[in-house]
Amino acid sequence: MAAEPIMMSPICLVENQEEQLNLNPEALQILNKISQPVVVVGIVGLYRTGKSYLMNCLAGQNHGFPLGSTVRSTTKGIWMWCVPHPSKLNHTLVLLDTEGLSNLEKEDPKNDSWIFALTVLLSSTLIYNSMGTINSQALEQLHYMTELTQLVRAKSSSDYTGVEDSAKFVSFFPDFIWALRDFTLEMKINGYSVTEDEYLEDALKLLPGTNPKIQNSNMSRECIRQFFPKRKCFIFDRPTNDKNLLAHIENVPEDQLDSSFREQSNKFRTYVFTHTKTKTLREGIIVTGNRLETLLKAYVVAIKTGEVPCLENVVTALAQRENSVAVQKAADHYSEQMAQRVSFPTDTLQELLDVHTDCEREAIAVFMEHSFKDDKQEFQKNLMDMIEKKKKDFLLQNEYTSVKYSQAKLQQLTEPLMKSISTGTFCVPGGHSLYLEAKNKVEWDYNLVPRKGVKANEVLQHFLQSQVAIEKSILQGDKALTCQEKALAAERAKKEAAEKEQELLTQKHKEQLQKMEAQERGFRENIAQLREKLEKERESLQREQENMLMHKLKVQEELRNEGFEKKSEKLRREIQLLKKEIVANKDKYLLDQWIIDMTDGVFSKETPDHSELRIPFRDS
Ligand SMILES: Nc1nc2c(ncn2[C@@H]2O[C@H](COP(=O)(O)OP(=O)(O)OP(=O)(O)O)[C@@H](O)[C@H]2O)c(=O)[nH]1
Ligand SMILES: [Mg+2]
Repeated sequence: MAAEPIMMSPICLVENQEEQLNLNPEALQILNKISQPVVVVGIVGLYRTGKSYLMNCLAGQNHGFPLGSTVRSTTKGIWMWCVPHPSKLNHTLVLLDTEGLSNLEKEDPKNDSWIFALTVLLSSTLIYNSMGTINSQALEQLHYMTELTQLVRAKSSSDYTGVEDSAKFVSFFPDFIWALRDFTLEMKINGYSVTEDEYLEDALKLLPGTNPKIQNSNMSRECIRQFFPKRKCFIFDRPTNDKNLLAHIENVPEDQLDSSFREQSNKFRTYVFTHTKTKTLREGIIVTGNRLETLLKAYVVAIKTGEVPCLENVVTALAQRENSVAVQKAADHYSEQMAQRVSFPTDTLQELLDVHTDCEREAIAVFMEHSFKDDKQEFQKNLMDMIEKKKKDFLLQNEYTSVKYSQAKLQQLTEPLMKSISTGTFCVPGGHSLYLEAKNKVEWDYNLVPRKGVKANEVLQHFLQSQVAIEKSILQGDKALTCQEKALAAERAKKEAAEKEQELLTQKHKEQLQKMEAQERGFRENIAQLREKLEKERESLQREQENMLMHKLKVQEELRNEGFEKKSEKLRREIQLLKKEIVANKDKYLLDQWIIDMTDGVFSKETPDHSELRIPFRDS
């Protein structure tokens, strides 16, 4: 496997220049080369709040994402740093640093919303960074959160109802961490000490009142609660109280930082590394570096064309691309393994078919591993067709090499016989018996030649047929035999030829059956692996939906307890829709299984017709 690219320093991934978002091809190429699953940590928040510094802490470096020591904003667009994950083997940690939001110097703050939305969509953990406490102002500044539903859509527009989206978003959205910098207050609510997480949850409780400011901050609160079931809060003291050091913090060695900041950032780092999940899309689809590149490109193309990026469509497009690659990978695996394991010609057809069955099983497994969302099994069907065609080519190659080899051997063995015929050696009294002896020796010696392959008999039969007229003329010219003996010999020769013909037919029939059995085995293998994959997908989807349902019920309960009956009632509809969807998915799974069982059943009862050896994949 090619080594994953290592980045010595971060690089701009999404450029935000002249009101345009552009992707940096160099950064895309880096992502494209990463075949490992990625753990993506993105940070967003107000400008000049120490975001880049915190990201460098995560990378374990002082220098990396450039910091700014003046009030002018330093980071532009989205920057990326891919490093080996410090604790998850074979995973790449992708750190995303973003330009500060709400910078008044900006001419076009619209891109702020897109930078926020893109970071949400790409990350597995989103860090929201802010200074001081969680107050109304901090929450109001999180209005980007409330804009998310207008900026992105979970389902394609054809079946968009606007209601169930928040539930769908959850399966695409990251976990949420609120990082509170320069936090100086005591962690107390109503005189009681609380944990950071309790502090966050308390701050996210809706406030009563119709004041627009309260309403706005309540909207942010609601969005955070609905979109991010998994939330954490970390507080940080000022890294140092020395103003001069603070202005050039990137040059301050760790041991000169304030001890509580060091402790807090260590705790934060450990949590992020242990708890940030591999980036997944809904139904447990694991995102690798190159998948992340595809996703980002799709989102940015949609943004630039003025469309609302649709998460489901992006996943479908990703699946289409990846499934084609999976088919090719699986088909290549089949060809490579066949070529490696078979030495042509094989002794028997069964020998070749057995290797084919093994290679086909492996190829299906390769396909299953690399494909996803092949709902109508179109790609699996393509693979079956490709393997079938390749198998036919291998069968032909096997026959061809067998014919060539057998013919060459036979030619060697028949040389003395042919010479004797042409020099008239058998045109003497008793010549027929001499001829038979010579011909039988050829046959005997030919049968002793090993590994002539599947066409050995046919080649021999062809030769024997070419000898019929010669034998007849030798027989007629043999003066040592009486008429009756000649008739008997001719009869015997005819009978022997018919027997050989029959033998060949029986062999062909047997081979035909073997081919059909191999095809049926392949079919069953496809069914078995499909069944297993469906089961896994169903489990994953069910788990995801149940988690979503639990989350919605929890939010509903909390709203009710906080006295927001109307809002809680609104959630009821979403919950009902979700429940319906869970039932519908169970039904769809049962139907899929039923179709597979029915198809499988056909083969338990009767010998299949060669032409019907196809998985009757569902059309809808
Ligand atoms: N008070 C305080 N200052 C910090 C902290 N971390 C960094 N700084 C200072 O803030 C300056 C800017 O830090 P950055 O990490 O560049 O901030 P940023 O949020 O990435 O800034 P933009 O990318 O411009 O939005 C640094 O030079 C430090 O002087 C912190 O925890 N507290
Ligand atoms: Mg920055």
